[in-house]
Amino acid sequence: MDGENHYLKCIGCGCEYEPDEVLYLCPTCGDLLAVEYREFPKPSNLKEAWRRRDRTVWRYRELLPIRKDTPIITLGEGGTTLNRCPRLGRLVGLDRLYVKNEGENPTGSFKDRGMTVGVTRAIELGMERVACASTGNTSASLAAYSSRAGLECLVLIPSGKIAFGKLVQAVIHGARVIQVRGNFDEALRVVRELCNRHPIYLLNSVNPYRLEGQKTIAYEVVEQLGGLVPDRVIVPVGNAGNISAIWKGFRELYEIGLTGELPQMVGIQAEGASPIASSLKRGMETVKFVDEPETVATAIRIGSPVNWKKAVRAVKESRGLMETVSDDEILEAQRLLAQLEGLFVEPASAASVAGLRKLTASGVIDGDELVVCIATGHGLKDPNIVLERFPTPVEVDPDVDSVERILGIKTVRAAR
Ligand code: AN7
Repeated sequence: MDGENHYLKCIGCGCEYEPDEVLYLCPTCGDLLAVEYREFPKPSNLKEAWRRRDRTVWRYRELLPIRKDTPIITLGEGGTTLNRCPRLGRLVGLDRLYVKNEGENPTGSFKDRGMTVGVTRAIELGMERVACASTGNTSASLAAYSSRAGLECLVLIPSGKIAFGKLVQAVIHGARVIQVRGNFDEALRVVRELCNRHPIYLLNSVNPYRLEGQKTIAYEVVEQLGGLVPDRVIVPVGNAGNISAIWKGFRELYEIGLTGELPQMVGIQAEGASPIASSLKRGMETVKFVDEPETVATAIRIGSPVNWKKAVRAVKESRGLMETVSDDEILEAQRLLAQLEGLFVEPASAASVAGLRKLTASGVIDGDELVVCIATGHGLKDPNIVLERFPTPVEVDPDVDSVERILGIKTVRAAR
């Protein structure tokens, strides 16, 4: 193939592969693959090119593994707001706290950044069918992008365990949806096997092209901070692709010479689904998987994260850490974001803020640090979790007196 600016490199044995065939794991040792670039453009050229483009994932196309002549499958993903959060900041004792609202993406989560690149890659490879296993957001995103590309889409989901809004998205986009009697890890095992047997392109985050799209979160954060690199970036972790991708983005900016610092990566897992965080906290070198993961944050209800090795590297290289949070802490963080800052995020996303509260309270994160929390998905994805927790609004007859009685305010007649 002409014009490829990248190759695939094994993170274990270091073997390199031309990107002219479908590869998910290293054929030599079976470890994960990463996209690497033959040469990075000059920083001044990049800055100049980026300035002229809209704030979407494709603003950074020199650093994406897609040929120049390939038609891009896009829905305008990326360019999400980096909200400064003074009220939440005061609560946790931080002056410089930001939340990046990935719920603003076309299908309501950061997955769209990965899918625009992954599905465009599927087109480059001439694939006609795509598939994924999903806790919900990946399937919603893949369903949308494959419709846009005219590809057939298959999604496997854990039976009864994905949020209502996400299921609805996969259905309306016409994906073939199959519920697996089992958890996400089992659904992923099945779909990986299926994609090995048939010409179906796998778009879970074991596919390194997806992570290339997701790394643009890092590029945007730095641009939105006017060139500053945060001291910490806090990310909810499930399959551990996103934290690895964001770290790769920061590392590339540093290698290119666009930044002079690197952030510490902080990964947050839900207590009942915390294979990486629990293993790291115990000082283990490998990760002990969780057989029956459980958490209210269904998006990150994952026990055997495929990208654990990349994530552990991201944490160690950045001198960061992982922490766990309880379901109660997650739901309280969701409420605080909504009521202090006007940001409605799904429970998995609130895990980053729950982690922030825990780490500021314990003094691990200092008051003068610049912290960015990644809010990964929109709150409307999972409305049931809210209705279960808050009382149903009262009902009144259609007259002002009834409303006043409820509010406990007396009628005051103003003289005309
Ligand atoms: C809102 O959709 O795994 O650590 O199948 O939906 O990169 O897995 C979702 C993951 C965080 C964790 N926040 O990201 C899926 C899926 C939200 C998510 C994560 C997910 P990774």
